[in-house]
Amino acid sequence: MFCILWKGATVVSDIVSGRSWDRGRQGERVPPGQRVVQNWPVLTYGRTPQIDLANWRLRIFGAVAEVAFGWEEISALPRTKVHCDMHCVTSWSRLDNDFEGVALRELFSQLKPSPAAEHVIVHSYGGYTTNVSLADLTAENVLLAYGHDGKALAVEHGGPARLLIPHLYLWKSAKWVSGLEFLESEQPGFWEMYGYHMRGDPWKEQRYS
Ligand SMILES: Nc1nc2c(c(=O)[nH]1)N[C@H]1C(S)=C(S)[C@@H](COP(=O)(O)O)O[C@H]1N2
Ligand SMILES: [Mo]
Repeated sequence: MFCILWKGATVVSDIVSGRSWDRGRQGERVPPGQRVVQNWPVLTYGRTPQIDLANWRLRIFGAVAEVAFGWEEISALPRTKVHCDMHCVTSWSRLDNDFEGVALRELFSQLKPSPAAEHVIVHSYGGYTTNVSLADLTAENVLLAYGHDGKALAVEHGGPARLLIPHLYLWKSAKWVSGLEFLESEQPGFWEMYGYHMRGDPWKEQRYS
């Protein structure tokens, strides 16, 4: 993955540093078995939910002190921009995306999970789920994203807000996020129950279990 992250004017990390999470071991830009597309395909299982901002909630539940955030509360949190590539397991990669949103790290600094809760099931409006480890969710490039290329995130791409986990295959980046369920033992989400990989690192081609 190729990724620049900055907060305000401070560059936290950039491509010049050639950090291992930006690219493959040999400095490749595109993971094995992937091809670059110029458009942005829409991959949605089922219908596209329409959620108006007045009713939008992000519910935090499970092995954690329960809390819910409304849209105003999310909008009031510091904004982070992430420049990244994204890689879909069906083999397309889209380079140079500019996302904007709230860093999950920022959000998580307000949460009180059980010390044993190392796994999360991400829930979406419409019923989609995916499992992600707490370690992957709190990587510095992970966002609850509501903007893309300077505009509000389009509804077919997950607006009002989706997860963005650029270092994993894109099925982990749940669109229309509605909740984060903390778990003390790992459980598979929707595609993972059909045999997709529990982690999904594109550089290791972790497509299936
Ligand atoms: N809620 C929800 N999130 C989802 C999906 C979905 O079907 N429903 N599809 C996943 C898959 S398989 C991919 S590749 C990406 C696609 O995001 P895009 O449609 O914005 O390209 O969203 C992921 N997040
Ligand atoms: Mo996908």
